[in-house]
Amino acid sequence: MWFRNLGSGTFSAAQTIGASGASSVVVADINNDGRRDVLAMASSFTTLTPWINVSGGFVAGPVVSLSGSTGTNVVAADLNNDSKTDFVVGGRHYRGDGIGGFVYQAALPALLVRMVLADLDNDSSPDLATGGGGSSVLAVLRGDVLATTSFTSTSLNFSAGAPIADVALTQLNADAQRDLVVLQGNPGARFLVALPGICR
Ligand SMILES: [Ca+2]
Ligand SMILES: [Ca+2]
Ligand SMILES: [Ca+2]
Repeated sequence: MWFRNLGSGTFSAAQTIGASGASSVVVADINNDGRRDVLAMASSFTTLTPWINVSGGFVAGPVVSLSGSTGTNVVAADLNNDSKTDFVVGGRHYRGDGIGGFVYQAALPALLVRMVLADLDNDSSPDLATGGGGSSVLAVLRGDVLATTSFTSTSLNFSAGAPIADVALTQLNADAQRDLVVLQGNPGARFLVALPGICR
């Protein structure tokens, strides 16, 4: 579903994107037509459907099998600098063909349950910060457009001191560096920790 912002603090009634439910969605222009499309992972976490934004609605592109994935959120960006949007879910990297299709590219060398994808070290390549699965380690895979996986094989690890439940990207101060906020702890006793500019 999507809701049009009416500009007065209110939103339109729900408008349907796809008929099926989803466990995670990400918005990106996957066919380079200037319209933002939606990648929706199924509730079962086993498939992903690209929903192409066409005039007046959305149409489904080829469904992508996520067999072997361990993750619960999808992140998308152009990872190999070919101007075509790619996506990562659960330790698996899928490369976009620029017309709405995706093919499996490579497995990534880190536990990837909850992720954010953003350029954290200012070299113009998107980096992947990830945690979850009961681990207290936040791993950062630096982007490398020349690598098969699109990331360096060695991750930078930061111990959060307690199991990580989620990670989010934010801007905490005025230094123009992208910062992270980590939700950690056990159910019923979770707390947020700020990691300002950890990859500078
Ligand atoms: Ca599009
Ligand atoms: Ca690409
Ligand atoms: Ca980077």
